[in-house]
Amino acid sequence: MRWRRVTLCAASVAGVLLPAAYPAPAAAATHVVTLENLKYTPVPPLKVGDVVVFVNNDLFRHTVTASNNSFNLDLMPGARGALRINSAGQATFYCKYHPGMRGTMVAK
Ligand SMILES: [Cu+2]
Repeated sequence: MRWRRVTLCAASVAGVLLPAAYPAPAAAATHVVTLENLKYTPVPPLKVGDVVVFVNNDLFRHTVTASNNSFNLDLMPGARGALRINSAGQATFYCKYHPGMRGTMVAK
């Protein structure tokens, strides 16, 4: 699975985010994953071209770090970061600060 970090538009509304610099193909979807209570909400099944937006709603700083280090989002409380899925595959990720926080993404 390959990734590209996406720059988010600060004016985006209500968690529906359209990255200004990288317009998505019409079929691509944006999925919001929340970091809350020291957990990631589940990542839904993904397709290549989709964008996953991670929103840190927790009181703690968290990261979304690939187990193979292919990506890393470092998110202060209230911050968000996004990845565009560039190829099919599976990735597991964790938080550098709270190793019990773990998640998985699968893209087809
Ligand atoms: Cu954490």
